[in-house]
Amino acid sequence: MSAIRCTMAQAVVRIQADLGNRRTVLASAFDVPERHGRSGWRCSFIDETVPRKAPTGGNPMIKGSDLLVRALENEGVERIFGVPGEENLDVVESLRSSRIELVVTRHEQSAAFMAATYGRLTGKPGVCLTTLGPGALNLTTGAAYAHLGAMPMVMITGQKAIMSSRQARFQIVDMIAAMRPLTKMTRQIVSPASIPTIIRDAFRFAMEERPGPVHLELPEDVAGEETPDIGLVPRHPIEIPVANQAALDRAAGMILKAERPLIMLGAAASRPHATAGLAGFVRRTGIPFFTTQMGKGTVPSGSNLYMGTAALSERDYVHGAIDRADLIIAIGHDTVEKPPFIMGPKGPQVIHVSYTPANVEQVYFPHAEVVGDVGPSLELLADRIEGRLPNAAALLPLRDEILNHVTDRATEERFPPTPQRIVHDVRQVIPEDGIVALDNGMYKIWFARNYRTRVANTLLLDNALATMGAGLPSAMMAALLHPKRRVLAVCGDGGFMMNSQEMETAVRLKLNLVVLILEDGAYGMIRWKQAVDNFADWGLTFGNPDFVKYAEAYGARGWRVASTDALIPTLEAAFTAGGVHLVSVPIDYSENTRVLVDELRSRVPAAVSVIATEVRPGNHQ
Ligand SMILES: Cc1ncc(C[n+]2csc(CCOP(=O)(O)OP(=O)(O)O)c2C)c(N)n1
Ligand SMILES: [Mg+2]
Repeated sequence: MSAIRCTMAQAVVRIQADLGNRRTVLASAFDVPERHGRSGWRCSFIDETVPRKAPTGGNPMIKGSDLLVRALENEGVERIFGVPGEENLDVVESLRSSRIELVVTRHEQSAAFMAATYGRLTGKPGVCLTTLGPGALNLTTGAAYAHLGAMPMVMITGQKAIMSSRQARFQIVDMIAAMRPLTKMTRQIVSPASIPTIIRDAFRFAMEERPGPVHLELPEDVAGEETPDIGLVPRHPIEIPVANQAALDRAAGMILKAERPLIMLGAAASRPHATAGLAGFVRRTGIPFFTTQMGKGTVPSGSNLYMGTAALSERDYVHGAIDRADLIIAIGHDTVEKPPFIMGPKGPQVIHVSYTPANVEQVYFPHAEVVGDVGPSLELLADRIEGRLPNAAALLPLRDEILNHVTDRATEERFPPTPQRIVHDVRQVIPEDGIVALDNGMYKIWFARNYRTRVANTLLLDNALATMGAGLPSAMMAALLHPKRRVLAVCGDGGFMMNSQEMETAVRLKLNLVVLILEDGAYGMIRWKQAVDNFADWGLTFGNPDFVKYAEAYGARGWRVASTDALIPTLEAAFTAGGVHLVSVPIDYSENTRVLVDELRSRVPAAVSVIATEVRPGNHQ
């Protein structure tokens, strides 16, 4: 057997002429070249009729899986997360003698969350590996998490042999089709000779703006097949063009005319490479800023220009400034996030500054765009307006009132503690560069609103897929990357249990990690929405294990916080001791209604209807 290139017509003939049970798998091979956002049709398949030639000249033979692992090493991959199956055993064997570490997780979903978080924190694709069918399907939530969250990731899944199989359709799922809506590119590798180019292409494509996941399927016969060693494709840096002059001039003109300008920092502003130019733009212009949930941290919110975070879409205190602005410079806004504000016909002008053009939505339709590498483009924009903005600070007088409201009751003594108190106490024990990774639940709104970040990517939250279960794995990845920084996972008692089995992985990896579990014995956020929508309190509570014993069963240390004053010392003791700790604390969620409904309703009379919209199922999940 050997690999040949073919035209599309040849490919179709080939499929039609062939292959009974194997048709599904091969058909997906011909779907391969579909790359979302790129055109062009390329395909290759294995032609059994062409006999393999013995190596001629100097090219020694190399096995597909060895070539794959070498190509991954060439991309700088240090770790692969996953759960191998028998179809991956050649790859596992090739990894055994490589410098890449295989990190086995206890569920494929966590492997994908970890790989995606590696991509989020480094800008380079994280890699995960699973078997075919059942294992590969377990990656789909992680794929969607990376796709919506713009996190570069490469997923490699196995498949039965495509040329000859004695297992009929056993475990075969068309993963290329399943992954298509969840990835930037999904591709079956049908020839070992194509591995170097496919891997280079996959990494490049995953990293390019807008970053995201790529899926590659490696059938076991391709992994085990030998091919002449054709060498690897060298890497080169990805350069992003800077915005063009006309766009910069137009935006500068709008900013110079603005009477009440405001900057918004969105999700793409948190890309690891983006952070440098942004703080400079805020400083040089003196325009106050607010952030989306995923834009927190890029410009330190210790800055005296920070106006707050838009955790709700309307009528929160920060919207007091947003509603008065006549121009919003939206830097890196990605409409995967729950809207930080709602545009309407009479609202402010909006300039969209990002790597990619805006998606026009009912709630977001910018009037001008500055598209290009964000940091350098903003420098050029600042050059045009610095020192010429007498109105820059027009909205700044609103700042104190907004921030004072947000920190209200942050030091209240009552037990169980309020969400505000928990956010406050967590901030006390996490240094500036410490990382807090959230799962999804009611507390996410409180952390987004109240937790002040000073360094980029130090509050990892998912306001895109907003899936439960990612909090622990994302914190584990942060702890692996930054063993000397304090890392805290904050999870609800619902979300934690969705991937709690990874406590074993965390202990095995000897991580320094503290997991804070907020116990309300319920799917609290949904229960809250149920109450706000005047439904009966029904169906959303559950029992919990004894979390202290649960932690101990994994070889971790468990703590139960029994008084509000004990929270800070317990977290301190856990961080000081090192290793993996689980701290369980009850939470008083009566504040959800008191603040997020009643207080905001009284602030703006019309908020009654808006809050009702806010809490419609789906809005915060
Ligand atoms: C995988 C997944 N399933 C369901 C949901 C819907 N959902 C959002 S928050 C939530 C409740 C979370 O409960 P818990 O983790 O205990 O946090 P709490 O709100 O109680 O603090 C649910 C069910 C989701 N976002 N993701
Ligand atoms: Mg709960």
